[in-house]
Amino acid sequence: MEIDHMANPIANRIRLVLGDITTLDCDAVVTAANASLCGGGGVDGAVHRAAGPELVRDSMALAPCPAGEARITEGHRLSARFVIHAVGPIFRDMTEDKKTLAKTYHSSLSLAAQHDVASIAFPCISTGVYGFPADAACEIAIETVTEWLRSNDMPQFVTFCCFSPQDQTRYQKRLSELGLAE
Ligand code: AR6
Repeated sequence: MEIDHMANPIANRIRLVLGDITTLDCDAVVTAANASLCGGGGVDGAVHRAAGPELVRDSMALAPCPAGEARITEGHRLSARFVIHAVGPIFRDMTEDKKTLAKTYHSSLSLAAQHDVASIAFPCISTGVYGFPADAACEIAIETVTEWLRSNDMPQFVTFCCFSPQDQTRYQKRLSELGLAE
């Protein structure tokens, strides 16, 4: 399907990439953190390794961060100016955890807007160690981001950074269904 970008400005503001979020050149990268903001495995481990030891010092000073909330620090050795430490739900109950996951994306976008972040990249929050089913998480991520973009000018650009080809396919399919990707 051919996308008419003039008629669909939201599509112009969304990107989908496959790869390591720490290598992306954007104003802020989001990491999928835990409530203590003390670093960990998965994407959080990669972000902390790439940013250097100053990151954990800064993030732990802003802890605790309950699920659904986010905190912002400098990016240190990353090319991104900021890291947004977003805490998703540990999956237990679909109805409750869907709301918390949406809140996590919303908190991150709101924090980004407050800091004049023009471009932000999200990993697939909660879908690794925290066990959130990937299809539902993808729907929530895309729905929350598109709703935000419809009513806010900042951030201007949002990148969904998938780490597996399966996630990339999932996001591509959902974005296409919504007329937001080719
Ligand atoms: N770039 C982009 N995405 C990545 C990368 C990367 N370098 N590495 C992994 N992913 P997870 P969670 C993807 O487990 O489920 C940590 O220990 C990964 O494939 O990182 O929210 C924290 O400190 C998956 O799709 O985050 C917390 O304790 C996604 O990132 C806990 O894990 C999220 O997987 C948070 O668990």
